[in-house]
Amino acid sequence: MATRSKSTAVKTKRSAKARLATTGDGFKKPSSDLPARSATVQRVTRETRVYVHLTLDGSGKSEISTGVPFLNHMLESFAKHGFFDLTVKASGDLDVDDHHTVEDVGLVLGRAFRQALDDKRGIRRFGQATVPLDEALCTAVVDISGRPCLVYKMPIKQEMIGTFQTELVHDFMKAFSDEVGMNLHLILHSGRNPHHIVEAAFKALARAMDTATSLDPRISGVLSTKGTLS
Ligand SMILES: [Mn+2]
Repeated sequence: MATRSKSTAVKTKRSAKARLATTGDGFKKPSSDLPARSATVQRVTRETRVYVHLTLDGSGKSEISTGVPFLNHMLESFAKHGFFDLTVKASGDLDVDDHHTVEDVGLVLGRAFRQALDDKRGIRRFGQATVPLDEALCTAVVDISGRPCLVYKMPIKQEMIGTFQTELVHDFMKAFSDEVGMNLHLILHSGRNPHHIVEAAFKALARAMDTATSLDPRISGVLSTKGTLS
């Protein structure tokens, strides 16, 4: 099993390298120097078991199974609109409620981003997107700075989306931004339907993360006057 996982990881690394080496955007680096830009993270506690595999330079394909259907829907949308390849497998104490599972999936996904970005060499670092879904409009602004800070301005009147507590979106975003080690602002401009509002937020986050994690050919080393984003 361990050998199989390892060979899969190596395969992913090679394909990511090949893609980066042929982007044709002027970004030239020796192929041996290119980062893998993918990560596998597992975390097991008495409350949840979470497995995440993330490839930053993906095509948006996902395999998501968290036991929380609305969260599955949001993560599929996140992968699609961020062009991340994402596998998430989670099982948690849903008999208590969805809280531990939603929060821990956010945490492990954040950790996967942090690992995949390694020392953050060459990344754009900042990203922002404003995304509508019908009447809902949401902005996400990120700075993958190494400094965790969440500003969550998403007032949602409704307590529930089906069986999903809307408050858990805040918990997910806090765990995610803390673990990536980034500044995340989420601002809701308008919206009536809570499903639309939250989906617009996840899509905005996806597009902002896609920009912030992408490589800019003009950046040598780390984009910081301090010389580090850790
Ligand atoms: Mn939807």
